[in-house]
Parts: sequence; structure tokens; C-alpha cells
Amino acid sequence: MFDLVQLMERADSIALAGHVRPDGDSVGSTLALYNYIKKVSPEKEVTLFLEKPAEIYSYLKGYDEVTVPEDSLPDKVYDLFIAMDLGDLDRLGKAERFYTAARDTVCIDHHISNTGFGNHSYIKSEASSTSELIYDLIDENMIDVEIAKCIYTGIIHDTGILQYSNTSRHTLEIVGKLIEFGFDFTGLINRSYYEKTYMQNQILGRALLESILFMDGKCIATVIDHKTMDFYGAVPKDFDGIANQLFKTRGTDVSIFMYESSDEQNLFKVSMRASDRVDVSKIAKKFGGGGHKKAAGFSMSGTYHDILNNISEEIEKQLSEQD
Ligand SMILES: [Mn+2]
Repeated sequence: MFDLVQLMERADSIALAGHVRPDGDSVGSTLALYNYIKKVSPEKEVTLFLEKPAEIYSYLKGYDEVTVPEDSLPDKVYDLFIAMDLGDLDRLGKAERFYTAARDTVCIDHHISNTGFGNHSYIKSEASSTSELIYDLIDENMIDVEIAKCIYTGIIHDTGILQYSNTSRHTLEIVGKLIEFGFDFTGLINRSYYEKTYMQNQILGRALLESILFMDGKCIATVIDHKTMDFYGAVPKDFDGIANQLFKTRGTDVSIFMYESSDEQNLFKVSMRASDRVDVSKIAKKFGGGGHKKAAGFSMSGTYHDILNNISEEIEKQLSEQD
């Protein structure tokens, strides 16, 4: 049986890591476990590898203690490496060499595309978030208000504020216990989820204006190219929420949002959202990415229209199988 507490007890040095371009669940779940270890076992050496999380998460305890995994960091062999919220090892980015070198490895995740890696893996694709899994795996009695805020943040981000179908009774029971710690959850949601800068709102507006509907309105897509990113001085995290907003269009089964990578022309990051009728994790996997049935992504080279054609073929196939 998988027992995280026992695995951690045996280790003197522990490294934790979430995925590249960390989202709310990646930041929340890793900081929750980081704060927990520091509280329960202050004698242990614990390092959290994570790309610098967005400023909107700076209310979380430990935010400033994150180690950005640069190539210049000296090699180190950890007793235990815990990879969290990532479906495959590539998503560890520059932290991967510490995973490879570690004496023991654990994977804790909820991505349906995850086939399992590490010496020990705990993968529950029915869980709302990795943060929910962390709640289940640690000693409940040791959770304090700071750990509660981390877990709460992860859950609300990965469930779209408890709205997506991955929200279960269990998720809500956990959330019920968390808010009893008495933090300002309304403010937390506003600050980390809803609030946008003026520039982010302008880009969202532009993405919507330039979107196209196709496949008889079953699909909606939009793209942000390099020139636009430079004009606004935007970085990828400024695009959060665009795919979700597109998906609110009545009648659509799939929304596709793409932006051009900053390192390479004609290389696009693609994110998709889908209704029950399409499984976008299959499409993402086919093109070398991953994710969940209703939200997944991948990277692809080509023109905007070529990429849309590739995706539409897959969507058509899935929809026709049902007819
Ligand atoms: Mn997640």
C-alpha cells in the first residue's frame, strides 16, 4: 500500500517538484507538502523545485522559498524525490536531473494520461487535483491554516471554483474542512483566480474578437502570435482563462487556444477544452502532449491553419464514432 508519510519518514533529504509553468494546483500541492514537512519534520532537509510561480500566489506560505531549477545548481542526490501534478517526466523541466539522481522516487498525480513512473506511484485520475490527493495522504491533524490555504488554492484552480465535473463529494468535504480554518477564501479566489490586469483583459478581448467558429459551430479557435505578444509585452501566464472563456460559447464541443512560442517561430502551444462528447487528452497524447479528458494540451510546429486541420480531423473522428 502506498504510504507517503512512511516513505518520507525514511528520508533525511527530500526534493519536491511540480510541473513547468506551474498552475494553481502545481503551486498549491507542492507548497502544501513543503509546509507540512517543515512543520512535522523540521530536522529534514526539504527543497521545492518549481519555476517561479506567478505573483498571484504570493499569499501562500513558502512562496519565496521555492528553488528555481537552473542548470547552474550543483548536483545533489536526494534520499527521496516526489514529483507532483505531472503526467510525464518531461514536465519536470530542469528539475529532472535531481529526479534521475535521487535514491528513491515517488509520483503523485491525477492526470489521466499518466501511465505511472517512479519507484512508487499514486495516481488517481478521478481526483479533482493533486492538492486533494495531498490532503488524503498527509496527517489531517497536522494541517494548519497555511497548509489549508495551499490545498484550497490547488483545488479551486483545478476545479474552476468547484464547478468542473472532477468535483466530487469528497472534494467538497475536504473544502468544507479547509474553510473552517477561517481564512478569507473570497479574497483568495478573487486574487488568484478572477482578477486580471488591464493588459490581460485587453488580450482576452482581442483573442475573442479574432476567434473563428468551424465544424458547424462545434469548434472555436483563436491564436496569439509573437507580434501581438510583443506589442502587449505579454508572457504565457497572461493567457490564463482564454481557453475557458472561448469554451463558454454556446454550441461548442471543443475550444482551442494557441500561442506562438517565444523561442521558435511557428512553434505553437495548444490548449484545448472539451465537452463530454470529445476526449481531448487522446488528441493531446497523439501529438505528444497530455492532460485530462476535458482539458489538455500539446506543442506543434506548423501554421495556425495546419494545426487546426490536424486537430479537427481527430475531433471529427471522435464525434463520428458516436453518431
Ligand atoms: Mn492538477
